[in-house]
This record gives sequence, C-alpha cells and structure tokens, in this order.
Amino acid sequence: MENADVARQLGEMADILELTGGNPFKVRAYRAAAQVIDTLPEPVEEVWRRGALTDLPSIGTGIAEEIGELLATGHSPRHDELARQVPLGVLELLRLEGVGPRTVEAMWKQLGVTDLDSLEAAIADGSLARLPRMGPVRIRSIREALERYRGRGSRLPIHRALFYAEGMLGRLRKARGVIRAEAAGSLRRRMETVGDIDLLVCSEEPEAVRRAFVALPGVAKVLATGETKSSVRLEAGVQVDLRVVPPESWGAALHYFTGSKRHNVSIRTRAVRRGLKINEYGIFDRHDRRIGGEREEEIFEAVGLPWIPPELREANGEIEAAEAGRLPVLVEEADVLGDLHVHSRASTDARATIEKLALEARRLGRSYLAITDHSRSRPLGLDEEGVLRVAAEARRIERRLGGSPRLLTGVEVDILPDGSLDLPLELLAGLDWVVASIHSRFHEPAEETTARLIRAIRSGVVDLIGHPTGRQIGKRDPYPFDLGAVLEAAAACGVAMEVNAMPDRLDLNDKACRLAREAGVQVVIDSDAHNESHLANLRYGVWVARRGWLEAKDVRNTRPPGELRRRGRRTYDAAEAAR
Ligand code: DGT
Ligand code: CA
Ligand code: CA
Ligand code: ZN
Repeated sequence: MENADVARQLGEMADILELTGGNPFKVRAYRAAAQVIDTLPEPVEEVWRRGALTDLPSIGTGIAEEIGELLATGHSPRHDELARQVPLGVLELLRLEGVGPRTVEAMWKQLGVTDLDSLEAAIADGSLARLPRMGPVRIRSIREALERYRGRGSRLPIHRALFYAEGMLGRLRKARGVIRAEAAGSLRRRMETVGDIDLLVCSEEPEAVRRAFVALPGVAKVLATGETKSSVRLEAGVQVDLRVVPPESWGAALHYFTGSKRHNVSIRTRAVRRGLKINEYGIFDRHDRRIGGEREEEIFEAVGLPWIPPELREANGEIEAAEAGRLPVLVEEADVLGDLHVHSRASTDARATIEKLALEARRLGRSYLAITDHSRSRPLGLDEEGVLRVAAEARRIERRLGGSPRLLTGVEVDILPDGSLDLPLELLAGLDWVVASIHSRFHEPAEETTARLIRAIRSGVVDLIGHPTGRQIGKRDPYPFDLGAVLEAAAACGVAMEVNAMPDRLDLNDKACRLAREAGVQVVIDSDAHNESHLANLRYGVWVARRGWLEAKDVRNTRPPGELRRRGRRTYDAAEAAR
C-alpha cells in the first residue's frame, strides 16, 4: 500500500466522522495524520516495520494501530465501519471547494442528494435553493466548484508521480540485466503534473526487463507489451510506459523520451541542417552510419549546443539561449541555505514544536529557519502578544541549539481585504522576517486584489508575499489579479515573491518565476511547513524555479541571514501606522 492510499483512507475517515457529527478532536486527528502520511518522504510501510509510526508528528498510538492494520491486511475495519454509514457519492461531495460537511449533510438528508449527478440535478431544478442560507450567490459558487472538480484533469501531481517512479526504478535497478534505469518524459522535466510516467531502462536483455516490469507491485493491468516497449496501469490509476534500449542508444533514447516533443523537433531540425539524423536510436550521418548516441551530451554536441537541462526543454527559447551561450546556471537545492516560511504548533493543529522543526532543519543541512506563524484573523492565529511569545521562544531555542540553525523571528501576516495588515506595523517592523499572504476573499475583482497586494508590498514592513496567486492545484484557481503590476511594485520596494513548495500549491508557478526574473524581482523558495516532515518539500519548489529559468542569484534565500533584507532595517510609513 502506497502512502497516498493510506492518506486517502485516513482523510476519508475524517470526512465521514465530520459528516456524521463525530468527535471533532478525532476528526482533526485523522486529518492531521493523513497530511503527515501524504507528504512523508519515505514509504509509511518502512516506518511501520521499524515500529516508528508514533514518532511521526500527529500520529498517536490509536491511529498508528489503525495504520498498521491497514498496511498488514490492506483494509481497515474502522474505515469500513464508518464508510457503511455514508453513500460513497456523498463523500465525494465533500471534495468540492467551499462545501463542508454541514452543507453536504443538509443536501443529503433534506434533498436526497447522494452524488455529483444528483447535486447537478438539484441545482438545475431549483430544489437546492430550498436549503437554509442557500441564496443565488452560494448556489453559483457551488455550481462553479462542481464544474472545476469535474474538469480536473487526470494528471498526477509530480510528488506522487515521483513516489511511484522511484519505487519502480529502485526495483528495476536490481532486476536481472538492468544496466541503468531513469525516469524520462514530463517527470524528468519536472512539470508540476504528469500525464503518464515514462521509464527508460538500459539493457541487453529486454525480455528479462519486460518480465520484471509487468510483475512490479502495484501493477493493476498490463496495457501493452512488446519486445522493447511496455505499458501498464498502476492501481493508483496512472499509466507507466517503459522502453528498453541497448547501451549504444541510451543517450539518444533518454533525450528523445525526455521531450518535450517541440524541443525534440527543434533539435532534429537543426540536425537535418547539418546533414545528420537524430532519433531515439542514435545520431547518424548522411550515409546512415552511427556516429553517436551513447551519451545524452552527444546529441547536443552534434548540433553545436551545450547540454540543456531537462527543465528547460520546452521550446521556450532554450535552444536560442544555448546557441548564444546564455543558458542560465539553474539554482540547485544545495544553493538554498534556509527556509523562510515555517509554521509551528503555535498557530496550527499539527504538533510541530519549534525545537522539532529546528532539529529537522539542521538534519537537512539548512542554516536558518524563519518561524512564521499565522496572524490573528486566521483560526488559531496569533495576536500581538502571541507573536512576541513565539519570537521569544524561537530565540530561546536557538540559544539552546547553539545557534544552528539560526532561527529568525517572524510571522505570516494576513493581508486584509483592504490591503492593510492584520498586525500593527510597529510590531512587524521589529521582527526579523515578515511574510504577508492573502487567505480570504478570493473572488474580488482583479483591480481590487491587485491594489490589495500592492498596498501590502508598499507597507515597508513586508519581506515576502506568500503564495502570491492563491491557487491550490486541482482545487482552487488563482484569484484574478494583475501579476505584472504586482511584480513592478515588488521590484520597486525590494519585496520578494514566494515559490511555495507545498506540492499542492507550487505558487508562484514556473511561468510566473520567469516573469519575476524579467521584472527584477527575487523569489524565496520555502516549504510553508506545517510539520517537520514538510521541510523536505523544498525540492519541489526548486524544480519550479528551475523550470522558471532561475539562477541562485534570483533566489533570496541562497543568501546568508544578514543579507536577506534588501535594505537592512526597514522604516515604515508613519501615516500607514497611524491608521
Ligand atoms: P505527459 O506524459 O503528458 O506529462 O508529457 P510527456 O512529455 O511525458 O509526453 P509523453 O509521455 O507522451 O511522451 C514522452 C516523451 O516522448 C515526449 O516528451 C517526447 C517523446 N515523444 C513521444 N511521442 C513523440 C512523437 O510523436 N514525436 C516526438 N518527437 N517525440 C515524442
Ligand atoms: Ca509522460
Ligand atoms: Ca508516455
Ligand atoms: Zn499561507
């Protein structure tokens, strides 16, 4: 059983409990456990085997036992028992944005709505309006949520694709006759979602590899299988394509199956102009003699270019840049020195103490960490006193740990609907690091949200705009606003833009990173960790930045702590402070 499956079961248990009016503490416990498992960097099964489930944040003995049962037998009696109380379609209704258990319960019990289809019918025939507090605005937003949910593509988020790919590659590398095995396709290009997983194996024994491949755990169905090419569908629903190539074709095949298609076409066209033929088997001269293909670099050498990193291979100017010797030296995870958006248990229901976060950051080699809990207008958010208390706690722990990692005092302050900040400016000005984010009123006209963000940027006390577009992949679209205008203001004020590395955010995205760079705005790649296991997610943000052509100099947190604030200690607008 994969982590995502375990997480889904736990999440469902939380949903059913909530829907049936179960104990809210249990609901929260299941939900927190699901989140921890879903973002765990190793198979939960291994943690379970070492008997270390309860060492994970948010996992107590009761839930650990249920997870153990799930892993041992493939199903959880507790989950089955809960699921019998609610039709499956009703559970799916909970996935709609802005539709909570209370609403689903009313739709179900009062209108007999039991799935997406019957909800659609209840909207169409007007019966949904019979529910209390169900005016035309709310109905429209439910209809839109339904359409978004239905329209959600079947593409897999990269962190899940990577999970499956790494599991399969690990096993294939140990299989008979396998010389090398790598992921290709959109996964190697680090796109935020992948349509299918492409694996490439180097071997002289394709038949043995094929047999090992179709027998991998998790394979639900063999879709096609030939001598050098096979496709399967995993239980998780995703398709996996495998190609097996001999060593002399490895580089050519890796390039070909990495894509993108448009990039490949450009490279092949260049080759033709030089009298060469490039395909997945190798590089051939005009007499069809093989002149290369064993290493991927040879493909680029043959057309007079330096090697281009896979993240750039989207036919978006990378060939021209390579030609002109102006390829960016892309930022790497090792360049990122610290994490500047981290939540402790002071403002979340997770169990991450500042100390646990700091120790995990140290283990990951980070040299600093900004503790940025939520401000008062969020549930569990901090008021002035709370912010100061957390800051004092951070300083104390930093001393206790001997200054490694450095702990910066900070906050993630809400940008209120009018663009003012949720805490006094004097307080914010005294902290080491201030993230400002929008968490409410996502559906205002674009001009208003643009003005809201710009006002926060100009406050003089903000260092970073958190998850600047507000999107949640597959769940919530970005709020409408003028990114260009916001970037211009950020450049003028030296305010950075976040690349939030939470796999369901990745916000800014790759395209916006590139715009930020062009506008002269630095980004900060950070984890927005809600527990210590999230600190490892930084790599997903690094991939986004790489796809956005960013170099280390474009990323503020490749700098030591003393250089994070562009202009040293901020002054802030006294008129603003007096408001
Ligand atoms: P995806 O799976 O939709 O996320 O995107 P990709 O890029 O992984 O696309 P996929 O799986 O269809 O094919 C993998 C790579 O194989 C693709 O990036 C380039 C190469 N490829 C596949 N079909 C063709 C083709 O007809 N022509 C060329 N030039 N390359 C192809
Ligand atoms: Ca693919
Ligand atoms: Ca494919
Ligand atoms: Zn936030």
